[in-house]
Amino acid sequence: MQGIAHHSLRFAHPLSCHFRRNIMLFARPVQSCSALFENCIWKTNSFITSFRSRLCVLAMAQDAEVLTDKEQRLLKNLYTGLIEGQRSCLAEAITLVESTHQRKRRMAQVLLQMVLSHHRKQEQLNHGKPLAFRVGLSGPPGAGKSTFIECFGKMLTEEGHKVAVLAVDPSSCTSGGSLLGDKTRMAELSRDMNAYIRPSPTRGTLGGVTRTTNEAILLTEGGGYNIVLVETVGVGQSEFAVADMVDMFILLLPPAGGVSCRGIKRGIVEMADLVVVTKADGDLLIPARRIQTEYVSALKLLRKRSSTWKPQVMRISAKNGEGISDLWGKMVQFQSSMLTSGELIARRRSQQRVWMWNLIQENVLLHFKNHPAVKNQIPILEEKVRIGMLSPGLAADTLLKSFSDRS
Ligand SMILES: Nc1nc2c(ncn2[C@@H]2O[C@H](COP(=O)(O)OP(=O)(O)O)[C@@H](O)[C@H]2O)c(=O)[nH]1
Ligand SMILES: [Mg+2]
Repeated sequence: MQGIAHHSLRFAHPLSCHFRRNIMLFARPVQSCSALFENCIWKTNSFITSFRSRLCVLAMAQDAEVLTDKEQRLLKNLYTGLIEGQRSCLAEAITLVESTHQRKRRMAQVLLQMVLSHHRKQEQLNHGKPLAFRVGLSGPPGAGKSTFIECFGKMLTEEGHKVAVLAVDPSSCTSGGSLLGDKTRMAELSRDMNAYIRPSPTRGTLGGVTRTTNEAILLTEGGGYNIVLVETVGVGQSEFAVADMVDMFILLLPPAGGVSCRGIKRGIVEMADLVVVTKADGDLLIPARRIQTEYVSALKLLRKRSSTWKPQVMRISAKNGEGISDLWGKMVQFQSSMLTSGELIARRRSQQRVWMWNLIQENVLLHFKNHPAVKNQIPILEEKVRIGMLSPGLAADTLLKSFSDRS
């Protein structure tokens, strides 16, 4: 608060000065009215532009200023280590963005800002092309996602790529998740020096987990990982959240084996740039072919997400490695066609906007729920709505009115 008051004081002076000068101009009788008006508008607009950019620079500097010397030193070391590709620094940086501690959150934001400007410079050197390929992998539990990532990740690192794997598992917020299983399933990849595997934090809401995943993607890219795989289970809204963070979204479906494909939400199939039927080996080969045919027909009826790319259905087996390199070929084809058409950059830009609004939504809601004007009323009204004594609309209006009256 103190910082803000200080800056507004500093800005109050030039602003009032400028308006005073413009008012003086109006008072002079020699100039024509319209010339005077244009002059005034031009000066005010250019003032606002410079004011905005000064404010941005100040806001960034202000963020860094509030950090203690020790914190700034720590951030500098973390940033340098991260950019140099030290895994321990990447791990520490992700822990920092996952922290809910306010001071650490602030440090995390400064670090992210540093990584972002490093990114921008690197991308300029790369003729504006993104440095990394972000791929989302979703599918029901047991579809074979982790087994596929182990096999696929190893193939990529052997080809010289640096692969980061981030897992988003909101079910782990309540149940502890399947991390243990995943660790044993990705045993070889987790020992690979060119791969980095990071499970999602086991605490927090989906909103929190997706925020930190978005930030973790930036950090892994800052650490030099050029392929980022984001794995998510097809539960709740997590797959939609992941589809909004990546360049390419792949849906993995098991041929049978106890997991029903009928349960796959239509909406998520529409988000898929590629559908992959897994476990196409042994006894499962025939059902895998059948599912592939079913989805080929189903995709024809669905709304297209891209104007240039037609989603396709492929078959793979992580057990015997079949179809994995063909799949990679298809992914590369997707990336280059989306880059050429400009859709990939457009997708990233609109994702940035979605990300900002998600953050605002999350924070506004938190602010609302904790506001003294409504905090105590919420459980009482919630209960009244639950037992049918009060309509949800009226309860919401009451809470919103108390909030806006006291804000
Ligand atoms: N036959 C066969 N089984 C597989 C294949 N990929 C995974 N599985 C098995 O499917 C089960 C679930 O795999 P997992 O990778 O943990 O699925 P996730 O929950 O989607 O990550 C495990 O028992 C795997 O051994 C495959 O290509 N062929
Ligand atoms: Mg898994």
